[in-house]
Amino acid sequence: MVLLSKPTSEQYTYVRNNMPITFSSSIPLVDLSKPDAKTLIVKACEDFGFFKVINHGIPLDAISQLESEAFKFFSLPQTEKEKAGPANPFGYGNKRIGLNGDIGWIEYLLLTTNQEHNFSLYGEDIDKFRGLLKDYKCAMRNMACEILDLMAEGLKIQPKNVFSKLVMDKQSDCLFRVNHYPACPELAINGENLIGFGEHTDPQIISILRSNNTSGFQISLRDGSWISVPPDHSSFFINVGDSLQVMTNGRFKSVRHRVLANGIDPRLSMIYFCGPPLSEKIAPLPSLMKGKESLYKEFTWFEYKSSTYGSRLADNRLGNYERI
Ligand code: GA4
Repeated sequence: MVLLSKPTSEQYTYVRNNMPITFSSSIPLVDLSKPDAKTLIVKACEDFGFFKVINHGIPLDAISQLESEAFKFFSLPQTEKEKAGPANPFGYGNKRIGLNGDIGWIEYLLLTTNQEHNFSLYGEDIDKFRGLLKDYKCAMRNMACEILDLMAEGLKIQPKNVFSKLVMDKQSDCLFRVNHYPACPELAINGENLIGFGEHTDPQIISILRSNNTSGFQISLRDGSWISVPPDHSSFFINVGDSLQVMTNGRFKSVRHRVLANGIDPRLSMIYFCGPPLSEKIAPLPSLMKGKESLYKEFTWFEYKSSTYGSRLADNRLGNYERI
């Protein structure tokens, strides 16, 4: 299955990896069925801006069905897939990420969640794929709501739905992305890794990520070092986004993350990005300030989102909104 042109060093970004990739055992784990979930979520958001969720109640079967439909889509001839593109910003995208020259070893579908996509996907299976997507997006929204309520409880702030109401709002600006990183056998050269999706933080409140059992996902720790997250197809991973960093006045940090392409196996991930309504003002919550100065200038989600589209992937987008 040749999906992307052969990598050449001019086109793609490589990272030197003189040491073999080792998986970190320190990724925070939150069991949603346990009473300590809220406390662990707050600690994980403070220390990592990232955690893994188990006992989430979403049947593996529903996830696997969507995953196999997605694999089917990505195995179509290039001309067929391109009928769903280009991603500007929504639809099928190949190599190009965003509008400003970022490139990765990736192809993807980027979709909004509040409108049906009328681009032609593929033949008779389209209805099945659409139906599975709809159910999955609904399940992600409910999980986001549960996690955000636990977060507010853990932070001891009222009302409990202070975060989740932004995602449950009919006008919420959530996105869904399916990323396919084809295996790239040429990679086993020179101890280098090809970047599948370059380092960045997510602009939204939180993102919920799920992938097949192929490695590649890495997060950056506070000291700037990178750790590899062991893949687990039955769990979900939560990223703190820039908007939540601002709402908590920097108590939670949005997590820098990236994906390295794999030499042997294709990776398929699905990410639900929880964005607030476009008109929503994003600012530190007064209940979390406790006499402290706000670290950020207030902005609307529309303003922030517009500025992200003018940025490169690795940019520190919140930098423009810091007060100091
Ligand atoms: C990163 C998080 C989400 O994937 C995304 C990305 C968006 C895009 O692919 O269109 C951006 C990127 C993301 C931030 C900076 C800009 C916009 C690509 C890019 C270079 C959908 C999002 O919301 O922001």
